[in-house]
Amino acid sequence: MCDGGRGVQVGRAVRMANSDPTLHNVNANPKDNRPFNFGQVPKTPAVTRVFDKPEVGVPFRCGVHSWMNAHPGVVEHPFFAVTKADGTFEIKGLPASTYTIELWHEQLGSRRSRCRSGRRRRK
Ligand SMILES: [Cu+2]
Repeated sequence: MCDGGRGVQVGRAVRMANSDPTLHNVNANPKDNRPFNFGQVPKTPAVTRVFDKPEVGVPFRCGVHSWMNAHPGVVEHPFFAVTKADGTFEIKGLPASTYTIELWHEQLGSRRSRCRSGRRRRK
């Protein structure tokens, strides 16, 4: 299971594997995509699912271990990041332009802001 939240792209396969020596359960309850719920016995083949619509903060939880949860974002492009422990993040490969960036937090919700990507001009 993801470690808190990551990003995936619409239409790309998400691979979920159990590398622990114990049973887990993957229970995803998206609003705009198809939900799924299955057990994962150790040493069984990974399971893949595809999200076909964008949706940020998809709630995942493990029905065996209540502390295990994640909220990955499903987006239509490859430009996303998860903040580090110090709150910083980096999105590589973004062409220079002005963008709307959306920040999402599982308790605070989302906020949008305009930002500019690219090199700063020297004065
Ligand atoms: Cu678990």
